[in-house]
Amino acid sequence: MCGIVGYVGPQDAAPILLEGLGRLEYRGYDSAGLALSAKGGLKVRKVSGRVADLAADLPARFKGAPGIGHTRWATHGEPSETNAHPQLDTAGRIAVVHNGIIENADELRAKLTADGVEFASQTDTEVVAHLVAAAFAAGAGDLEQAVRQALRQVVGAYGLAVLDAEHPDRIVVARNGSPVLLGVGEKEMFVASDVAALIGYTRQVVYLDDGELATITAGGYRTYTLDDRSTAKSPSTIDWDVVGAEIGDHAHYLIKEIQEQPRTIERALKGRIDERFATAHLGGLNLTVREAREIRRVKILGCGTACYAGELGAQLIEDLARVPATAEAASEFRYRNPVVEPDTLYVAVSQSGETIDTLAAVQELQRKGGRVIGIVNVVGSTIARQVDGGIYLHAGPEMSVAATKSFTSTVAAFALLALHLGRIRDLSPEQGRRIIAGLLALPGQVAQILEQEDAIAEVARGIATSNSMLFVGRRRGWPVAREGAQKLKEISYVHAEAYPSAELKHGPLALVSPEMPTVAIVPDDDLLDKNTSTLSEIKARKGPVIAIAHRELPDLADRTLVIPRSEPELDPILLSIPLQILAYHAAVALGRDVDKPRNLAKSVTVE
Ligand code: HGA
Repeated sequence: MCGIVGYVGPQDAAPILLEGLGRLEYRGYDSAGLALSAKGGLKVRKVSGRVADLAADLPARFKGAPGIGHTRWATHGEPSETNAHPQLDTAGRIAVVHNGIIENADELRAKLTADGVEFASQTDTEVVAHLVAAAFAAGAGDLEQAVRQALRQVVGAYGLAVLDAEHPDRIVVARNGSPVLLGVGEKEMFVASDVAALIGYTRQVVYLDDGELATITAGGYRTYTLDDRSTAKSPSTIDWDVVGAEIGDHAHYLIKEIQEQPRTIERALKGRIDERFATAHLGGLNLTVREAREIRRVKILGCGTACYAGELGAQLIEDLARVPATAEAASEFRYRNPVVEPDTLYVAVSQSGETIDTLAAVQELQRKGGRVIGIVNVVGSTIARQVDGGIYLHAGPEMSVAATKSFTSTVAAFALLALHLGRIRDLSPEQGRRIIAGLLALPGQVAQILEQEDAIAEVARGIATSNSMLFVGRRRGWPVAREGAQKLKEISYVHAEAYPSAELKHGPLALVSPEMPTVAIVPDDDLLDKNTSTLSEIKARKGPVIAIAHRELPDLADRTLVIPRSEPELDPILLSIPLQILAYHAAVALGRDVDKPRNLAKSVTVE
């Protein structure tokens, strides 16, 4: 959600800011804006709409540096040009871009209004611009001091960047609960809320921590705290595959990312399989074998798709390691004063590593002494740095809002974790080898499913006209069904509900009719008979059925999408691929904005 980009250096800032904002578009936003330092003061341009609209709206002479830019996802005040960032003080001297929420904004607004300040917008962000101006009016000697004084009055979450017309050589940035990082170039410096904005400019980055500020000038950076204690930080190198973020010849990032899965699953497994001992090697866990053996329970936390991947992870851990495991929405867990046990391993799952609810759950766990590992895609992200150890997905940048490759890579990472925990307990070498062979076969099997895209697209066009759909599955098929329904509704806006198959007759069967199609997950496993009875119940009520199965089910399903067979524990990875393609083509058929579905954002960094 929201994006911040900043630039200080010899080049014109606007093209760099626009390119950076373009790379952050995938996060979801409703308006965009820029502010530049130029002779005669700040130049500001904002639009309610896309970055392309902002670019088209810039006058030819919109030149200068340093500059800051923003894509906003409104929390305080409607999406509009006035509420877009940068927000300015009354004199137009100070410009602020901000991600997050200022919790005491109303109180600060009342105080500033009583002092005669007139507000131009409804945003919480505007108070920061006025507070910085007020700090100067009260005698602050430089921008750093003014920003520190302003932020000492602020309660809430922020990643922000401040430009001052009177200090045209610098940008001051600050972080508290919303990510900000610095990009270090040759005689130039960058600021961003997400490394994706810096692709093509620099790979040297400095991550700010909560409570930290930085001043960047063309010559370098200085980091410090709110009480001006210096915090020496050296840059780290991003090892991102730049090509991973480019759309290439694909119509959408989503289909590109679906098609990348043979390679992304391979990367999740790479260097982590230990054939000799039929186990997984996960160096980043930071758990000794003895500590791993003492784990009595596993609790997995994530939001949305990450939570569904966690439900599959819990089943893998119970199946292979026989350790009780459950998954829960991090957004619920964090608010129920959770009981934290010393012999439980907590696993936080987040593609972006910035999901605020998951981060808050991690912090609550650590405060109570819990041991937390992360399964995260974005290297160096906040959750990745906060946890005690973890597994990186190495899936490359996921630009589409709807998660696909990060989902399958997360389940593959859980399979490795389950194998590791299993093999230090009672999982036999033979069983370990069976799982390894299954894992290594996955990339080729995913590629086989991708070859069926045209057939799946045809089914998708058939369901796109439905008002509502059911997704059903049993045991491992149940989280697959949940994820399938989630994918369909988030990108095509077709209403879909997922149920465990056996729950149908406890209520939702009343909905089944010729107008209500059901997608059924029917792997050829020990529950096949149970699943086929469910299909019979639906057929008896004339409900159309699309089955995802290992063989044709002619009398039970109107269409069967037949996929290759994996090991039963790993089947969910393959079963979920046709559901991704189905959702994608339904969304395309309906003319949806596939990569940026309405109301949603990629990394959910506000509550
Ligand atoms: N609260 C600010 C910024 C919103 C934000 O960070 N969204 O992700 C506003 O509403 O302008």
